[in-house]
Amino acid sequence: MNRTIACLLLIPVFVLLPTSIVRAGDEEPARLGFGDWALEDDGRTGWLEVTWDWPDGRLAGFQFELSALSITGIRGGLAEEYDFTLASSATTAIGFFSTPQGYIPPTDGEQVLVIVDFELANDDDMIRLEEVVCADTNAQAIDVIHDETINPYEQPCCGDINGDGLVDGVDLTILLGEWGEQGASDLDGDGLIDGADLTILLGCWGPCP
Ligand SMILES: [Ca+2]
Ligand SMILES: [Ca+2]
Repeated sequence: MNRTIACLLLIPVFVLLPTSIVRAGDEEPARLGFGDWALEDDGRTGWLEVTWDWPDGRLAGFQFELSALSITGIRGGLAEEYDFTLASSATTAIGFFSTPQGYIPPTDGEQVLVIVDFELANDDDMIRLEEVVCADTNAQAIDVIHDETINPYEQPCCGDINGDGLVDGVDLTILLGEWGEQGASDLDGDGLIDGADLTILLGCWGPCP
């Protein structure tokens, strides 16, 4: 099928499908969650990673909303790596394949799907994923679990990769093990684990505040 036509066919499917469909069979449900995130010094703008984990199939498109914030852009992650076409409004992020090889293959653990740039909209509200619709390469809806939240008014510990309240050699070992790749050690959210992330980790060394 002409790929432009394929894309155009996929978009209305997203609009028409209900937000939660359980597929028959023994497939693992897909999971959409949050990875690293950060607020800028202004306390209003920031970025967050939306993560994807689906070991059983190919992702051809996604659409979701985020509560408590306005989306100012989406970029990076698997979506950019696999040449998805990305678009967003203040409330909705959408990505879909734009080349014949553009699907995201089965995952081996949680990976960054896309990075969302945002501005907080509602004081004191938690950030959560809403109205999630994902489709596979047959334009079939994917059953997606998405139950994580972020409290944007509690800043995470900046270099604590394993979440134990300390920035120490354990975190350093994790970072070095992911060097040059994507992963939890991408502390600045630019899609690559490199010297910039090492600098952040070393700057946060010690107990979390
Ligand atoms: Ca740690
Ligand atoms: Ca980085």
